[in-house]
Amino acid sequence: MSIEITGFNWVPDFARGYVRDLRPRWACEEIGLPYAMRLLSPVPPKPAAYFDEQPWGQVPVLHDGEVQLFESGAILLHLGERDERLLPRDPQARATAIAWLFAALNSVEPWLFEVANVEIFSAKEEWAKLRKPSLFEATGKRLDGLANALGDREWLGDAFGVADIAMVTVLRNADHATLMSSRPRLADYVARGMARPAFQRALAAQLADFEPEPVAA
Ligand SMILES: N[C@@H](CCC(=O)N[C@@H](CS)C(=O)NCC(=O)O)C(=O)O
Repeated sequence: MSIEITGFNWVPDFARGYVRDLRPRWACEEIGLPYAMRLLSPVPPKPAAYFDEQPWGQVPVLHDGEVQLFESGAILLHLGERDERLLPRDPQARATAIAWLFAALNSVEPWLFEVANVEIFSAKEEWAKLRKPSLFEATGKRLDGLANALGDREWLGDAFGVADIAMVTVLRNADHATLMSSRPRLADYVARGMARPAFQRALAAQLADFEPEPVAA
């Protein structure tokens, strides 16, 4: 069965290496599963038919033979079903991995998304300056809870898996912020994930797919 992942053929410099098709690319690289990319232009209008695959016209979408799905977390879970190196088969280990996958995307990512908004995208807005202190305090508590749960372990479960792909790609969105550098346990965890050869291959492949200038699909 052939795997196809959607991605973009161009994004602004700041987003290069951070587009969420990195997650399924990384998962495929971890298990040596060949995949093809279908590159879309982010420049509107996106092909109307693509909204049947992803309701907001976003990437990634995965096709695995007859199966098609969107949402990078769901895609990671789907790929995990294919290979226990991504998602363990032991019931408790599997439940723990799924819980951490959701935690990455539901309990951590929204906070870091707002941090990026306040620090970068809306940094000049008065409301962003007012929001920053309380946001950093609340996000710090989230990250402290994560760091405590991780403890001295290498990965979120007993072995590396889809939950780590989600969590590392979520946390590295905050690598500009002191929130991460002041938490060495998490910074080391992200560095460990990014040092994996499969991550490096996925990152290089995404970067190689970008055109220098925006181009229509
Ligand atoms: N929750 C979705 C988010 C997907 C998402 O935000 N994709 C971004 C790229 S990282 C995108 O396509 N942005 C373009 C847009 O929103 O039009 C997922 O994890 O798959």
